[in-house]
Amino acid sequence: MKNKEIVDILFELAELYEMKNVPFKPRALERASETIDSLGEDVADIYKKGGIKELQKIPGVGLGIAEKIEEYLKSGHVKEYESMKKKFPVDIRELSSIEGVGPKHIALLYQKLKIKNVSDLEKAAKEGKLRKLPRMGEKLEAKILKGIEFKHEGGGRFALGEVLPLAREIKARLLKVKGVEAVEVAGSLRRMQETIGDLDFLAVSEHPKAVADFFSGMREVEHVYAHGETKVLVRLKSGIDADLIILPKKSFGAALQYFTGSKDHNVEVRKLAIKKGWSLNEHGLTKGKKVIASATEEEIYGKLGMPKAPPPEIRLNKGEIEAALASKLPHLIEYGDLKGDLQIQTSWTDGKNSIEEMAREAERLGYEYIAITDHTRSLAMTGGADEKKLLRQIAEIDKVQKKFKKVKILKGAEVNIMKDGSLDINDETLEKLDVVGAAVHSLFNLSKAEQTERIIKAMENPNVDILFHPTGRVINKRKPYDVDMEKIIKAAKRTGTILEIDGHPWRLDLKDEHIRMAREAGVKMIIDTDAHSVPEMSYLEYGIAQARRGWCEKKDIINTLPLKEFLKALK
Ligand code: DGT
Ligand code: CA
Ligand code: CA
Ligand code: ZN
Repeated sequence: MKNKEIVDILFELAELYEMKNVPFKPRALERASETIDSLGEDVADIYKKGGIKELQKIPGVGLGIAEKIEEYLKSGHVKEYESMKKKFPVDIRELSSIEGVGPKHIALLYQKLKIKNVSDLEKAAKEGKLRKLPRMGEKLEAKILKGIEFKHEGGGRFALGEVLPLAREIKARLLKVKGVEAVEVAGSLRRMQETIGDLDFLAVSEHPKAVADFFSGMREVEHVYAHGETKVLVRLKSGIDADLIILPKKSFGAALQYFTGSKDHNVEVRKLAIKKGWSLNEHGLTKGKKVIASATEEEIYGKLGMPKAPPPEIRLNKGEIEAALASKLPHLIEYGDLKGDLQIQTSWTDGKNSIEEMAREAERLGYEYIAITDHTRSLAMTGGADEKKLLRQIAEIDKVQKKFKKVKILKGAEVNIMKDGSLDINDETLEKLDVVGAAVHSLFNLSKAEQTERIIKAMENPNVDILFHPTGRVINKRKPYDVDMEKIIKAAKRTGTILEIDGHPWRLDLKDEHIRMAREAGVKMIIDTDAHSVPEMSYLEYGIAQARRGWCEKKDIINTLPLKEFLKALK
């Protein structure tokens, strides 16, 4: 599949145009790049079906971009990209992943200091060279250094959302290899952790050679570290490592249990086996030479006294084993349990699609409701709405609603919390909305006490139904702001404010441990996507995984409720 390569070229081209200050083009390219990134279909197949016309049916792909895709599919090159790239032979993706570094900086950094990648950047920043550049200064230099440090701490782990689609695609292809009876991706991916170190594929087959050869020959493979009879280790072009283990059906359960982990969970489970005089490894649960269980996970957990296996998402040795032994595992919220999405931006601000397009997608996904929550005034760079613009949007939603019978389009907003905890939209206007989320988008560096107080003040506003992305972190990029989560949870309980589980794969905010704290305190939560485009509405799955890792049941999450009851659960 060429999608990933096309995605990268369009993304870089967007940045290259941005460096040159060309208007409009960057946004269009970026939008097309994102859409193709989350496309379930191979772009080459689309092209084969109907050529350039068919390509233009992809949302965000106009004639100009379709021609570039065609050029790439036919020749493996995009001339315009290559000639622009010659002037800036730098690792744009890597540099722009650093908080504080935008396309204009990248151009300047290369022109003045020949900085090509993050390690060049780090060196120059440490030598105090950045502060001397025009429009940069000491403050930005410090911010960039902090950003680099934070990225190093992330240790090259990938966000779940970056690798899950690819892992699924590879799984589907492995399943088609002759003789393969089952495939699973184990490890942190099966546990749906926020970030993934490497991918662990398990395949059942009596003919391991065919599977091993297929795996190491996949087009995504950049390097083969090892190719044994039943085990293959590779690096994929996207930079992540992937292992494949091929095994017979009779030990699939044992291998799945073992390689799903987590390590801490496995250590405790193995202790249970040892207590019974048995042993447990990736081949089976055994007593001497006798196999007690090995074919399924359920049998293994069952023999060890757990009538139900703890769901993979909570296998962290944080109480799940004790709960399973006592038959007291929570019945976790299921992936299909949500009735609507509650944080959605549209082209009224920084979203890429219209209200109608987002509602169409909600209809396609079978939702009962969605909330349109565009940004407000003080987020000026997004075209944030003031009172007047919100009133116009309310009228527009009434109009668009007429085209939809099944989906209720709720009127909402993502209002900004100001320094003193007030909001940037007046109460009279907020009262006209169905659902209001409040969020911090500025002053991330306040002291813990000030930040907490400011947020709590906003939660006390009777019009604020939801606190959006409560800690503001961006995975591998921005640390959470310093906030006292215990106090926020108490305030949520006292004021009836709902806490958001933002499912955007770079946010995943609240974190699992805070979700669990909130749930134990009896605070209600919602799960939404923070979508800024149609394809991003698929992020709900990541939010649900996050809630499951926080031990949530259906009743903890209010957008599992039908519309009427949902509205009643708001302030
Ligand atoms: P990752 O790849 O860092 O995101 O995290 P995992 O959990 O996928 O870890 P990985 O790939 O190193 O190993 C996959 C699973 O294999 C892990 O979750 C548990 C199991 N495992 C690996 N090494 C050990 C070990 O030394 N002891 C035990 N009990 N299990 C292990
Ligand atoms: Ca792994
Ligand atoms: Ca591994
Ligand atoms: Zn936004």
